[in-house]
Amino acid sequence: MKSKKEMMNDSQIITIERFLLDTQPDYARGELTGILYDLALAAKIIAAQTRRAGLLDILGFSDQINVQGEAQRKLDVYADDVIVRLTQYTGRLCAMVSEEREDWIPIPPHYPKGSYILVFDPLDGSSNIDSNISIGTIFGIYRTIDQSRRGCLEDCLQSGQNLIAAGYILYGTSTMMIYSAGKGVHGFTLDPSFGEFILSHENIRYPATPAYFSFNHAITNHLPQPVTEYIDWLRNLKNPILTHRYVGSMVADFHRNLIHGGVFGYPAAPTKPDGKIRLLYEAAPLAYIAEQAGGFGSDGQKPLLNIKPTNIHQRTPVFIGNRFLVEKVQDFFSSK
Ligand code: AFP
Repeated sequence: MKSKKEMMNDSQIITIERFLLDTQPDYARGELTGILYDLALAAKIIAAQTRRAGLLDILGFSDQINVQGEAQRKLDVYADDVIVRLTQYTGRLCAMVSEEREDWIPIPPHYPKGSYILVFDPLDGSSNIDSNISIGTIFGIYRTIDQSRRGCLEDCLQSGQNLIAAGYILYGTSTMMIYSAGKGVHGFTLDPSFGEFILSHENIRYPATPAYFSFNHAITNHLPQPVTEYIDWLRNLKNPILTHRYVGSMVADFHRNLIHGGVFGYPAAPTKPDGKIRLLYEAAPLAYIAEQAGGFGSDGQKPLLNIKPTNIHQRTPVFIGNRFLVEKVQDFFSSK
């Protein structure tokens, strides 16, 4: 009898639904698979709007300021709303955290509760929307700490080591959903003509020879000395020679470096003593993907996945990409 994998190889077109079902363990109840499929649906709905962003009157700032003190874009609010409304009633989740909301999000008492916590940044890179640059949704999924109660803040404040699954959706030249549930990293490309995510990148691994490093050089002169020395090391590397590319939309920078190899960094700086990237719903999920693809994520001194947040919106310095490139920044810190 053919294995599931062999049967999948027989098919020319594998939808995300089929891949999720075929790869879930035999003992699974389908709850996690359901959440991932809900997110794929949310991605299609959000993609439909991001594609039309230039045509709709939804560009520019809304009149709200989000909890990070940044002006919210209308598409952020829309994406946040789509994800919450698509997932809160399913009985699969017991709490959520969104970048756009100050507090963690309980599941309303009239809906059944599930075993999982969903953390997400509905639209990372949204300051790039009105210049038509790639943006993305980042998500992480944890299991509740105590099944017997409804979700609480403690459930949301888990370290990345406890992630059950994570991923991102990239709204770029194509819309892609990339996820890992602990067995490699898989990528699906949305065919807009029939509205399905099709398996396009199975078992993604960082290429052994990286091509890029991605930092915001506007702040380079004010960085901690180990980081300045590290960036000099990256610049002067001869084998391989790295090119600098920086979009300013972490999902896009991360994805390019995942496909072509490289390192993305957002260090601490005098104006941003904790860096800019949020630990719970940006850094940890991407570090999980990086590790599943053979790479690594660090805050410069320790693995991002080892940091237990004390605040849902906590920021962290980030270095993420090919393992040997990220380990090198830790060497610069530890030699000080
Ligand atoms: P926005 O969501 O406000 O656009 O911020 C995006 C982001 O957090 C991350 O995606 C980028 O890598 C980083 O900011 C870029 O920040 P700089 O503009 O300071 O380089």
